[in-house]
Amino acid sequence: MSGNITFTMIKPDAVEANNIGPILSMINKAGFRILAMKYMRLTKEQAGDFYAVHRERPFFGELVEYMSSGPIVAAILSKDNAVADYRQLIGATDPTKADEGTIRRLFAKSIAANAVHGSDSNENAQIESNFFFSHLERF
Ligand code: IDP
Ligand code: MG
Repeated sequence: MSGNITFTMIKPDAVEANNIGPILSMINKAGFRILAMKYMRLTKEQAGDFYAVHRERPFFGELVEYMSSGPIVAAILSKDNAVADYRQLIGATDPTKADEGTIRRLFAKSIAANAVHGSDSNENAQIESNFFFSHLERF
């Protein structure tokens, strides 16, 4: 199954703006199935651990504050070519550069508050899925 899953979060800005439903609808319409899902709020420590790869970046502190500022939805998605197809569906990190019709173009507030996360490789899809879900929570 590796290669057919990706991990996503609906970030605090999109949850606050009441866009969980429209975003999940776009995900389903694009052919992704939801294998696991939870609604939760990250602690600063969890947000820092999840984004540890960005620890040296100038925006790391802002990112951790933001990602722990309110609830998120975490989910594992499955589809052929899930990682690449999902990155295409969400669009560029900076919503002003994201293609028309992408989730970030439609829903993101800014480059930091950009509505959704999507894994960038099959390896990270596995690592990120395991970070949020034990095998007992997955179907
Ligand atoms: P990605 O989410 O498109 O993979 P990354 O470069 O991995 O983008 O960055 C992780 C997250 O860090 C972004 O989704 C965004 O929330 C935040 N971020 C990235 N670049 C900036 C920036 O220049 N300023 C503030 N936040 C940023
Ligand atoms: Mg990334």
